[in-house]
Amino acid sequence: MAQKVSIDPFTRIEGHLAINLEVEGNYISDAKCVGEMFRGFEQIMRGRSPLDAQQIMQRICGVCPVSQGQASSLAQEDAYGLEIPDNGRLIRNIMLGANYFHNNVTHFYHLSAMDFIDVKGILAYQGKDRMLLDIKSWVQQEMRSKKLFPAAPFLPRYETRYIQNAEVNISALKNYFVAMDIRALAHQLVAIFSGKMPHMASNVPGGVTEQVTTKKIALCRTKTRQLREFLETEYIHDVLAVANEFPEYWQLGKSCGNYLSYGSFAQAKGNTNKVFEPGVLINGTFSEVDTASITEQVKYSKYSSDSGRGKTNPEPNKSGAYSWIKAPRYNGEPMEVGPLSRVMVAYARPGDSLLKQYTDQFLRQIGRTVEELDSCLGRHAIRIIELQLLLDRMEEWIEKLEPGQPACADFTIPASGKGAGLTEAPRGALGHWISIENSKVSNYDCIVPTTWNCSPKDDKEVSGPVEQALIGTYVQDKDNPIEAARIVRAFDPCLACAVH
Ligand code: NFE
Repeated sequence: MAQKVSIDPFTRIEGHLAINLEVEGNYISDAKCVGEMFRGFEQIMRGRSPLDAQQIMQRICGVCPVSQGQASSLAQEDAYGLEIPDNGRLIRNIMLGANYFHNNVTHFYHLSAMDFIDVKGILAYQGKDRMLLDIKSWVQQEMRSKKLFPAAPFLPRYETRYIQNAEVNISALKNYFVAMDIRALAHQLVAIFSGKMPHMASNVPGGVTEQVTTKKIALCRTKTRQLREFLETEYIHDVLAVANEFPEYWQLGKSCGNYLSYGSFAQAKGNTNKVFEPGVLINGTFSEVDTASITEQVKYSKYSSDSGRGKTNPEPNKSGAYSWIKAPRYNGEPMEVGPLSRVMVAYARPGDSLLKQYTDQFLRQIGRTVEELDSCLGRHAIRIIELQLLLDRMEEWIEKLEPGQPACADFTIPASGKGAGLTEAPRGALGHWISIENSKVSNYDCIVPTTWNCSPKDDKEVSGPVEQALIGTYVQDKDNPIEAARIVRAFDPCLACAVH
């Protein structure tokens, strides 16, 4: 008989998630992703000036405001028929790249690493290694000054196997603190052209309202170099050290095997020649993205049965519904979005791609295969591959900025129109759709990455991608299913976004 196990609240993610499991003979036989709140950003937009959208929509999330803001600007540019100047495109790419850095560092060190680091073991270290002892006392001092111990996120802990190697534990925990400063640094890089983060005041349809100056270019260079140093000397090392200690997680967390990417980081006019390329991969067959194939199903979502794509009517007490997240489907299929999808699309797309080259090189270095990336560790590893690629591009984009040239195009808002803004947020495919009537927003629709990944079952009873990644997993201790926690966190769920 199945035992019900609930991880509620599911901590160290963005927003409010519960994971409800059924476990039979130590295997997860069913899983439910429960989005526990409703927000209503789409409703807020109705009747407002379209120009409010790129500002208000950034507030869907404090982690991916750059993506939300840019998706909104892209949707309006589509509706207004706007082409943005090269400076505007380059600045957007630099801001988005810096935000990926902020996001991925947050995800690994502050949201995931505590699943692996043995905090108690570090504090109990009595060995003679001078360097380890120094770092241990530095960590203790940081914990005291930040009042982080013995409270969350360090305690309570699952009683399970953590990293055994004292050196690896201490390095990762030291970088837990260093990463806080690195996040600030990544935000500062965005802020050179955005105004204070996490709100990009300069983000508008047509580009960016800030001017390019030689001083700003120099600042971008310095901060990008500092980010690179952390990536190359610490972050890659810590991820690989975790992978080394938990090789079984290359096999855990296999999901639905369907992948969607809208692409992002345009390198040419018309929002084209994207570094992360768009594409759809269903049962191994590649096709170009056609957003008309997307539906939002609500059988198990707390919305009226006539809700769906672009229509959202809350029904909190709907019988049988278990989540505030809708179930987006592409041609009726659940789709994983995010770093793994971008890589799988890069491999499936005809022609070569930078992301494929960087991934090939990384996999050769660590002796792993592309197939193994569909796993808990794969999702962590790809995030560092993406940052290697993006930092290289960002350094090029910074050198292409032209002082004195415009970063924004002029426009007038049409009385009516429709537009779509498609991009890749750090967590995956992000779409905003705007409809304008009488120069006001008549409808606004967002389908965001975590809505895809954490979706509940759909109208045909098919589970969402995170649910599928959990089903079939062996858990050593049914009452403390750390395996499930590690698998879910590897997706980097953001429930604030998912329920928007
Ligand atoms: Ni709230 Fe977001 C990203 C978007 S996830 S973090 O990345 O869009 O649904």
